[in-house]
Amino acid sequence: MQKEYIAYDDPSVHNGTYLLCVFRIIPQDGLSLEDIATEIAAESSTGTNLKVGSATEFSLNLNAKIYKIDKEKNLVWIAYPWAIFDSDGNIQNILTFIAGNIFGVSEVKACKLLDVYFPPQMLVHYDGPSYTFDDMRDYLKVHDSPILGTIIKPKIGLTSAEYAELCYDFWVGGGHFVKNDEPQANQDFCPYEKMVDSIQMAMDRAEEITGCPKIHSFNVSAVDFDEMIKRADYIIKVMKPGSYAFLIDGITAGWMAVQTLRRRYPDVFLHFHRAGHGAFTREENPIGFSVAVLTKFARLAGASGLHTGTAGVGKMAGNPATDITAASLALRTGSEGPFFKQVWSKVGEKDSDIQAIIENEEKEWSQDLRQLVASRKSSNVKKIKDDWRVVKKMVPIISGGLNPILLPKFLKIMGTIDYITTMGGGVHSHPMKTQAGAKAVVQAYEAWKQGISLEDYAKDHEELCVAIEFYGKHKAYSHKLQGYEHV
Ligand code: CAP
Ligand code: MG
Ligand code: MG
Ligand code: MG
Repeated sequence: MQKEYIAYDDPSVHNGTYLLCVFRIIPQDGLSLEDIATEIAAESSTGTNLKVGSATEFSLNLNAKIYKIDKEKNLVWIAYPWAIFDSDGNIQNILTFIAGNIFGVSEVKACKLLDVYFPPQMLVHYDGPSYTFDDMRDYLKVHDSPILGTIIKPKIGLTSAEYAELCYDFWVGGGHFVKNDEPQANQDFCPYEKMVDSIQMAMDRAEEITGCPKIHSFNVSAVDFDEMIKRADYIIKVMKPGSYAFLIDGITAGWMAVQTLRRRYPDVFLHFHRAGHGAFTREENPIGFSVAVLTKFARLAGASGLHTGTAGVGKMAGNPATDITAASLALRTGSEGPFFKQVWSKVGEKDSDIQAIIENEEKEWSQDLRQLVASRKSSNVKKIKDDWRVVKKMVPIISGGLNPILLPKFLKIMGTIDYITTMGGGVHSHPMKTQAGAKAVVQAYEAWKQGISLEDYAKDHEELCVAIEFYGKHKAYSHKLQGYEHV
């Protein structure tokens, strides 16, 4: 037992100089929770498995502090002096401490980082988002609906011409936003620069026909930073400002890639795809970190948008509570995590301006959604002017098995329209093809907005009618529609 890491009820952990964490820790059989908790605190801050004679008065002062423990629930609260973290806003360094070696300590049977709290004085050292969802809404001129998007499917295997044609079809069908799928990169059959050129031409044609701005999110994940930057710079050369986002596979490409993009391209929407997160976040995984933790670090790192899950409506594991909490942590100025209320303000919670912003958001979040939509009509949405006070919003990006007829149910569960929906299979499997799939999404939203059931609206909207027929019967979805009230 490394007692020097125990500091129960030490009030100093709340003085703003500590990052706070809650872990669920299960020791190997026969070992005590407290004993292993001190091993975890040591290994994730200054120590190792043995007390070293080389420790100094100063280094001991940087020890993590176990300030609370719940032996019933196997919960342990640990405070880290954030002075131990690398300077200049480095996220990967924090995770190397608090979500690093400790997952491998043999005396640990389970160790899950459930929540983190960043004090205001710490926030000022981290980037936070730059180009936000508000900027994207302004570019698209879409304020009174979610941004309706798709992922091009098949996941991989199309030529650049075939790929671009599907983008055109989706955009002409009324969709706003198309993304590369997470593994799309520079494959022989779809060379990167040719893909970009083809998408640019398809976007021009679609904007010409529809008169509406469109966006494409390009995956810039690559073998190294030089290649990533080369791809990003090519996109900038070819595409109009605002018409593109940079997608990064944040888990497999890593936090340095996320932060490199955020710092080199502050005027570009940074789209964090979380492929691989399930290995850490699934509720049944005893070792890893929660979706809430991933969401908080992605926002701190400066992602403009992060995938946060379909709240149990789509194909991925995850449940309403987890995914709605993640969406709230992404979007709002102050929101409850699983254990901590995080206020994304660089000044104290007591600051009256911040309180006013938080109250206004509370009101929005709890008011009737159609009223909210109506209030957005004149796009009189106030942007938070005092950016310097607030870590800007990060928008939830919703994908994973959604389709047009699940949209009303999803809207009801989420209680907000501030997200990007991306339906891949749910658009490109439409029996009348992609353009009809896009139309079905737009029609499903229109029906919901007017408070008309999908069936009634489908009476004179063929694409939606076919979608109800097809997805309603489709085995993958019928059970998802149970308890689905036609709102
Ligand atoms: C969805 C998707 C997304 C995952 C990501 C896919 O396609 O493009 O990458 O949903 O999950 O490849 O499966 P569909 P999450 O719309 O066809 O399901 O958003 O939960 O990170
Ligand atoms: Mg080591
Ligand atoms: Mg076509
Ligand atoms: Mg995908």
